[in-house]
Amino acid sequence: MSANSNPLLQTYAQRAAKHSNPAAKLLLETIERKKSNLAISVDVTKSKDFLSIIDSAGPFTHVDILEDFDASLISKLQELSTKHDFVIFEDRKFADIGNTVALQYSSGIHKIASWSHITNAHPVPGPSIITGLSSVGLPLGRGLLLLAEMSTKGSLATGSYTEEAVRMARANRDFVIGFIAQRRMDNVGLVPGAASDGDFLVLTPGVGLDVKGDSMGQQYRTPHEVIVDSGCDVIIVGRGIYKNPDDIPAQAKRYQEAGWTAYLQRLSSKA
Ligand code: BMP
Repeated sequence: MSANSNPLLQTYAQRAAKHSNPAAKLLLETIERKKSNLAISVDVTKSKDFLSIIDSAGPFTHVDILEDFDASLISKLQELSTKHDFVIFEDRKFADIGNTVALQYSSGIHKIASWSHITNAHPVPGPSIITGLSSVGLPLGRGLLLLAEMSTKGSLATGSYTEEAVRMARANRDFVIGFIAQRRMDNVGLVPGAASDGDFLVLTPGVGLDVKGDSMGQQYRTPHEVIVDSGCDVIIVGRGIYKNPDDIPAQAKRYQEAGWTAYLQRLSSKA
């Protein structure tokens, strides 16, 4: 890979200019404009808490765990997305056959495709899951991330499973904009020395500055380990930011600064 095609050596803005998928472009441009590669994961069960966290921080959503979801929540989320200039990523983790995921994505009470710029899917059903989701999302300018790896202890998404996920993504670059993973994926599955072709985004959960995990298998690494050592693009942080309701803006700022500092360090150390 030549220096000027290696995503690790480019700014988010340079990468945005080369992406043709509108959701990938929007995400990279927003990261550059806000100097923030932080995605906040808002896993709460009440709409009031959901909106209040987002108003003080900015989101990555799990609408299916809200007990009091209704359609008005989405217009409020969209208003906040304009007010705070953030991209919406519904972490839906689709995992069914193409026909079913197309319906889950477009319909039901959540109608995710109509408001979420980005969503994600498990590669476990094979390429048909992309066919189903892209039939709905591509005409709307949406983007898909495949879960190529997971942050949890004992995850089965390793080895040839991860390689197949990357192959599926390469064959569907118009809609698959990258991965949920723990490291850079551009070279996965290529023979050693082969030129990598393109720029997949890597959004990485399992990020924490204060603890190494939880009691249910979650594992945390620092923003420096994720962005500098592993070459990922976005840190996804949940409880590290919202677990203390009085401290959300300060923790969001702390993680945003840690993520951005790590990115600047990566750019300068590889120059
Ligand atoms: P927390 O930082 O509170 O552990 O939250 C992490 C978030 O990232 C959760 O919303 C979880 O669903 C998501 N996530 C994860 O933790 N690991 C993965 O491999 C994939 C995820 O989407």
